[in-house]
Amino acid sequence: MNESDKRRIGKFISLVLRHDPKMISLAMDEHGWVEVADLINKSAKRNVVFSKKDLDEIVSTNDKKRYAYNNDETKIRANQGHSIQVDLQFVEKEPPMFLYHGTAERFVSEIKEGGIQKMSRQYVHLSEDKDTAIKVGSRRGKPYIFTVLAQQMFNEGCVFYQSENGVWLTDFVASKYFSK
Ligand code: HQG
Repeated sequence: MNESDKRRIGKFISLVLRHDPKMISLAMDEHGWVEVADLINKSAKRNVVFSKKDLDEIVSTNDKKRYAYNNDETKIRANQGHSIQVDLQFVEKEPPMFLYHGTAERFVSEIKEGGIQKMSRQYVHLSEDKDTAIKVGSRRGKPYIFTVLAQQMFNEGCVFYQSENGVWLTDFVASKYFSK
């Protein structure tokens, strides 16, 4: 598996595990897990061919730790980023003082008005460091970073979770929680 195969396979796996398992008739449980063997077989039918060893490499070297195995490695799921309804059983956690959300400049005025919404995903995604937020924002154009008063939100009753790969998640960030 070369780097370009790895990227292509990774993208495909993200798509089926986060957004559209039905596309390849993959059975997913309520917590987002699918059988590894089923994923390998059904992907191959779509000409996305990889072995368990390839998958091991994708899981362990993925830059954002997007995927995780269960204990005996018979099942796999995405750690976050889903648009389909799954219960990832995140545990509530107290956030640090500040968290960051990277977006594109063209969305800024709308976000200042309406707050940060989860849009098509299950949660709003926030990061602990500015660099990650800049990367996230740059996906969509010239980046703009919102500094979120996360601890104040938490103190006022907003719930936060942290995914396996360190992404902070919450339902909504009202504009009163943007640091000036
Ligand atoms: C924006 C990737 C207008 C929001 C990334 C974002 C991240 C609004 C876009 C993860 C808005 C939604 C998540 C409002 C929010 N008006 N625009 N009121 N509220 N938006 O992709 O945070 O590579 O669903 O700012 O790296 O960009 O997939 O969220 O620009 O970690 O693992 O609406 O996805 O990770 O976009 O990205 P997304 P996101 P992966």
